[in-house]
Amino acid sequence: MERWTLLLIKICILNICKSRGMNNSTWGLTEGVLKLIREGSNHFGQEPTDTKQLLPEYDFIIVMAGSAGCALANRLSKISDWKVLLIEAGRQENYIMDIPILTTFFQFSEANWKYKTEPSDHVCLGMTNRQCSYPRGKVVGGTSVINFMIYTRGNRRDYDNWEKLGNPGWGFKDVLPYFLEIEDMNIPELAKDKRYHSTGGEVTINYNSYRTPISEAFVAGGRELGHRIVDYNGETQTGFSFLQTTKRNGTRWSASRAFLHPIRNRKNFHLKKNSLVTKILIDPVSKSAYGVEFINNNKKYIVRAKREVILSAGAVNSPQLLMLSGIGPKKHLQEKGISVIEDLKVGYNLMDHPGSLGLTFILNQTATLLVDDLLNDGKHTVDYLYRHEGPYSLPAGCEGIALIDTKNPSSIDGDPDLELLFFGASISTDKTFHKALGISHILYDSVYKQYEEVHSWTAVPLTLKPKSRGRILLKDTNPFDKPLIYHDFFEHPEDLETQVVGIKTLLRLSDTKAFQKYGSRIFDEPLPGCKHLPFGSDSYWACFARNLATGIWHLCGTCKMGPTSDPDAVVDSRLRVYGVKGAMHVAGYTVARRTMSFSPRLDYESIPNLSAEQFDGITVFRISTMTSLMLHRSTFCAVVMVVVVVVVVVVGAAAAAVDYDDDDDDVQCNHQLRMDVYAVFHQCAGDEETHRREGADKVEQTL
Ligand SMILES: *[C@@H]1O[C@H](CO)[C@@H](O)[C@H](O)[C@H]1NC(C)=O
Ligand SMILES: *[C@@H]1O[C@H](CO)[C@@H](O)[C@H](O)[C@H]1NC(C)=O
Ligand SMILES: *[C@@H]1O[C@H](CO)[C@@H](O)[C@H](O)[C@H]1NC(C)=O
Ligand SMILES: *[C@@H]1O[C@H](CO)[C@@H](O)[C@H](O)[C@H]1NC(C)=O
Ligand SMILES: CC(=O)N[C@H]1CO[C@H](CO)[C@@H](O)[C@@H]1O
Repeated sequence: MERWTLLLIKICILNICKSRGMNNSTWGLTEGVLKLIREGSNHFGQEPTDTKQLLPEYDFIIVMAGSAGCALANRLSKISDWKVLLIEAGRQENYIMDIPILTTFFQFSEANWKYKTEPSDHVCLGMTNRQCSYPRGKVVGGTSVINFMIYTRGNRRDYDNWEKLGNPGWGFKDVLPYFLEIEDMNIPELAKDKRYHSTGGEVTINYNSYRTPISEAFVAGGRELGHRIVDYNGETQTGFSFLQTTKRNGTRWSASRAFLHPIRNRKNFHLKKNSLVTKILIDPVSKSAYGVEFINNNKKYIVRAKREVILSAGAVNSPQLLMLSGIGPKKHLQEKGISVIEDLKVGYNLMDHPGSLGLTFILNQTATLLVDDLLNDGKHTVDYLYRHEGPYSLPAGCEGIALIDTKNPSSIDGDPDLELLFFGASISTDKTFHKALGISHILYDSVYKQYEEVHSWTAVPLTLKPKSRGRILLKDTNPFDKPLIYHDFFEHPEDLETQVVGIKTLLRLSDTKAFQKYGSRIFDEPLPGCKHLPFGSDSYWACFARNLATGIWHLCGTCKMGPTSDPDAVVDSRLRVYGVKGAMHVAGYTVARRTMSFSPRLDYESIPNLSAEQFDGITVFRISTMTSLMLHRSTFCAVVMVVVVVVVVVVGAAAAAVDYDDDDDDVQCNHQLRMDVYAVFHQCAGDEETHRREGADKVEQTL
């Protein structure tokens, strides 16, 4: 907490420095920061505490607290006779993580597993070491704490197709009620559509309350090109729209806030943080799962499960853990010296929605977000601190979405195969983007650096029905080692063709009247790796996509769901692992049979409900103790009080110390402090290049 508080103090100092001393507006800012710290402390008090005294046995053990794990814990512990343990490798969510504009900063933090794909000769060519970033949340709330908060539910045909492929209970008519159950639609005009929306569920949905002028152009430009403006979570889905985001009152509404905060007082629910599950214990003879082994603070623990071990560790960690536990492809496991309990195609079938980053359109006027300016401008800071409004409430600048059926573009009820994700910002307007994405410094400096102070927008075309498949393999048997991720996003030529169609659609969009008002034009600095091709040709854009390829955090499929007749299936339609008795489930998107057309997050949350229903048989159990929440909370309050005192004192001292006497210094002061803000981000991120001012060091020492 302190480190993030420090960041805020710095932003505050930055603004005081700019205004050369304390005045009314800078006091306003200081007050705002204190308000945020109070909210942060309140947030902290809502988070379920780490359970100190674990039971030797639980009815359900849920492995990892991502979106699926949080929802599962919520639903299962509703039944007070069931003891539920949720184990998470990461730490708790921090309230600062819930400030939407800061989304990409958390890619550097320990809240990200920081996975990378193995170096490829075909894609990610413009990334450092030819590896694409694969961000995954390592924090209570999982990836919902570090993602872009985009609410997209999927096309009905995807679900119907799952059902057709032999997975009863997964058709759209079957899953829609679950979506409705967890939804809390806060956009009045959409909430009216009672067939597709509901209110009162855990997951709150809002539009961004702030819009850049260029985002209005995105939607208007789409209309000019003949597309409809559509509620893409409604009856039909092809068209353009502003983003529907999982936020409440301008702050990130993560799975943890939605599902765990409300149940923090349930006595039958335990949460163990900072604990890596290293093995699922399976009896090799009876083939039944009976518990897990995990490591916390260098100590090994074993906890037994009376009913179920539920694996909801996501598309990378779930297959890794299954394989470490002896369930996976026989040949691969034997090579690694793991005794095979069940030979299943775990780790195969990896899918994502591949896209290409970095297509940048520059404007001749102010209409987008320059992140440096935002951090420098006290007004935006105050807007956020006081009302949770303004540009800080935008998820890293992400504002619009378009879903297009490229095979049938004029159909009202198309089956989208292309998504355009629009940002009122670009790679060059936020200097943390390219680092988060792993773009090589050489490429960035030669192409993008020159545009850092230029207003520009970008949109990421995403291939929604990818045919390429990747695979996850164990590096070795050490559970702390990251598995190997092989994913050639554009291995199948059609996936690349869809990218080219997407890029050309964006070029046409930029030419619409709506965008031309701002003088929008494509930047024409060729990528170093594509210079040999004529700029703007199809082959150039294909090269562009291969260089700046990305997945979009929608990894899935590595524990495939399917009927017994499917040789690749790992789990059945009730999410039970084939061949393992004693009911072991894999929940979450990991099981998805086919990549669906949309962001998977919401499915993570609906799947557990399905599973929950299927658990039957109740044995009465009551548990007695939970760690003292009150004690913990009051300790924290004391800590916050200390911080508050420090804020006031240090801010005053810094303001007094910053006594410049000419305009050059003013510029320098700005620059210095901007560097500071970045330094804190990177410092928090464990980045080596930390530049810290003397004053900042003092703050840290005092804290
Ligand atoms: C007060 O603060 C504002 C905004 O930070 C700044 O523009 C202004 O120059 C400051 N006024 C004085 C008298 O320092
Ligand atoms: C100073 O700021 C406060 C809010 O923090 C506001 O109510 C007051 O009107 C401001 N005073 C002036 C002179 O601007
Ligand atoms: C939203 O957040 C602002 C800023 O903290 C606060 O003043 C306001 O009361 C909140 N609104 C709701 C409905 O919680
Ligand atoms: C930006 O370009 C548009 C279209 O060329 C033009 O109408 C507009 O006047 C330009 N604005 C500025 C500030 O140069
Ligand atoms: C839509 C639906 O059937 N939801 C169910 C999810 O599970 C809870 C029990 O945990 C039921 O009360 C809901 O009806």
